[in-house]
Amino acid sequence: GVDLLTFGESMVSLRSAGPLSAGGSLAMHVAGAESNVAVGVARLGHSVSWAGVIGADPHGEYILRQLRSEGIHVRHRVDAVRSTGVMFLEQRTADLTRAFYYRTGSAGSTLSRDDVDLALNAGPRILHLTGITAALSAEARAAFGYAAERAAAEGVLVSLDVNYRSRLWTRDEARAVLAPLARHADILIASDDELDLVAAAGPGAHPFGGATSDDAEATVAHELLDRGVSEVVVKRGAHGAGVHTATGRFETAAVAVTSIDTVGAGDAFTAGYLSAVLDGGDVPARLERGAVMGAFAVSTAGDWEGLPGRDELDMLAATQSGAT
Ligand code: KDG
Repeated sequence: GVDLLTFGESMVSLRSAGPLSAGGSLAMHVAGAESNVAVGVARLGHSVSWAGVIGADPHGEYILRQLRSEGIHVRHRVDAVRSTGVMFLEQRTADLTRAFYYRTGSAGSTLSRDDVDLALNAGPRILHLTGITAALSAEARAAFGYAAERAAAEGVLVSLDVNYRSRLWTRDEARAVLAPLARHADILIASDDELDLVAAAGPGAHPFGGATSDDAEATVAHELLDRGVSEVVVKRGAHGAGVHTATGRFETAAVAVTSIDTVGAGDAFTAGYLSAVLDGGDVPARLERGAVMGAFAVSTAGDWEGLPGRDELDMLAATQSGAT
C-alpha cells in the first residue's frame, strides 16, 4: 500500500493579481485542500494516492497532469456529463484574498463510496480527510463517513483536518456532521477557530468567542482525547501550532518568514506533520516539520507550488541566520 491516501475535490483555481471587478489576467492553478496535502507529502519523498472525480474536460485533464507530474498516484473517475469545478481566487488587497466557487453540481462533488472503496482496498498507512469533502454533497458526505469508519476499523491511521469553508456550509451544519465523526480520527487537526466544530458538547457548552480561549481549547481537546483521538493538533497561523496528547501538551512557534500568500499554509503544515508521522518522528518533530512546511507555503506564491523537496527542508533555517 501507499504511505498516504487522500481524496476530495480538486478544482481549477483562477488567480487574479487584483480586484476581479477590474478584470485582467488570471493564472490557472490546481487547488484543493486534499491535493495540496498530497503534493506536500509527495515532495517529501513518500508514496501518495489521491482519489477524486473530474469532468471530461481539459480542466480535469490539467488537474491529472499536474498531480501526476508530482509523482502522485491518481485514482480518478471521469464523469461524462458534469464539469470540473472552478474557483476564482481574488487578490482583493495585499492582505485580503477571497475565494469564489463555481463548484455546485461539479464532477468532483459526486465522489461516492465506490470511488473511495477502490482506493482504500490498497491499504494505505494514513488516510487523510478534510471536512471540505463532507460539505460537497450527500454522496460525498457518505463517502467521507464510510472511509473514516472503515479505515479506523482496519487500523489505518486516520487524519482529519476540519478545514471549515463558510461558503459551503454553516457552522451548525458542519458541527452536526463533523463532531460525531471526529472520534474516528487518530490525528485531529483544526485551526483555533474551528475546534468548536468537533466539540462533542455542542455550541455554547464552551466559552468560545472570536478567539478561542486557552481553557476552552484544553477542554475540547481533552474531550476528543477521551473519545479516542490520539493527537489534537491546533493550528494558530502566524502564532504557531500546538498538540494535545494523553501525555501532555506541545507547542511550536511559526518559522519567521515574509508572508506573501497564506492560501494553502494549513495544508502545507498538515503535509509536514504527516510526513514526520510517516518517518516515525515524535510529536515535537511532527510540529517542527509542520511549521517549516507552513513557512514555505506562506512565503511563496500558490497553494502548493513553493513547497520544498526533502533536500530543501533546511533551506529556511539558513535564511534565519542570514546565510544563503
Ligand atoms: O486550503 C486551500 C484550499 O482552500 C484551496 O486549495 C481550495 O480546497 C479548496 C477549497 O475547497 O476551498
